[in-house]
Amino acid sequence: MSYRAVFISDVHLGTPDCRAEQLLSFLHQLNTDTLYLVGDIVDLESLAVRAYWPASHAAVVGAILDLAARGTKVIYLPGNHDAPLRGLIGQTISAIDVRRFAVHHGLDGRRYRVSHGDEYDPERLGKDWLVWIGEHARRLVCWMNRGLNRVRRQLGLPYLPLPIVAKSRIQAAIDYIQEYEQRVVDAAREQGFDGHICGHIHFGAIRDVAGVRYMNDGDWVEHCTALSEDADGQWSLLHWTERGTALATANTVGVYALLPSRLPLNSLEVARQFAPNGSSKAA
Ligand SMILES: [Mn+2]
Repeated sequence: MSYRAVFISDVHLGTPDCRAEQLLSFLHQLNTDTLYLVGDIVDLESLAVRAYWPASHAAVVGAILDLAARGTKVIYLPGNHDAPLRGLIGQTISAIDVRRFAVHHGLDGRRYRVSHGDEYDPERLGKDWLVWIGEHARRLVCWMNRGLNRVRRQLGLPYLPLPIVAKSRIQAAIDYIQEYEQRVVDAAREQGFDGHICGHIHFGAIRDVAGVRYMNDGDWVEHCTALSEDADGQWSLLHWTERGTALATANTVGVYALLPSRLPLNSLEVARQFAPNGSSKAA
């Protein structure tokens, strides 16, 4: 499948939590006019404490440089974990434009502001949540996820991303996510944008909040998600683990949210399945 634009963030290269193999498989099949790197791509904060740089992490950087060299427009908006690279804002390095913010004109006629999003998290609660969820729940949930989906596959049921379901059912996480989304949406409206595309809180979403579209591309630490705009202008939140699945879609008519604030377990049954070869079918 070829896209008009794809957004990824919160890759956290340089940490053991980064799902570099999944991201590599995603990047190797990716065909997009523009790739937005929406911050926290390299975790310089973590690298300053502990050196960790396996070959797969170098390969991710190589795959991105390769896309840029072969004509994909790559725009890099450093986040809080790669904030030192904000010193490069305004420059073009290896065909990659480094900026603080970007404006994306959607085929749906909307103007989207794009930024990492830590500016809407003044106390950096997102990081605390990442640590809390990451250390206490993620490994268990990821392990359960593999087992559950092996069984679901044998039963012919569609893929169910358990980590997302789990987080969407923890009330404190829901409250935090909703407050964050509200701050982002309020700022976008004040500045005259039709929507905002960000990352930072490691929770992908496509949502219309009081007429403003909030889109979060998620992360490659827990969820392996990317936000995409296809050639027809339809937005999808792609989930890429064992196989690609769209979790939410949006077009000019509205959002088909498969990630409401509290996710019913069966809501993902209607997720469209995206095979890595680009074919898609209704589940
Ligand atoms: Mn961040």
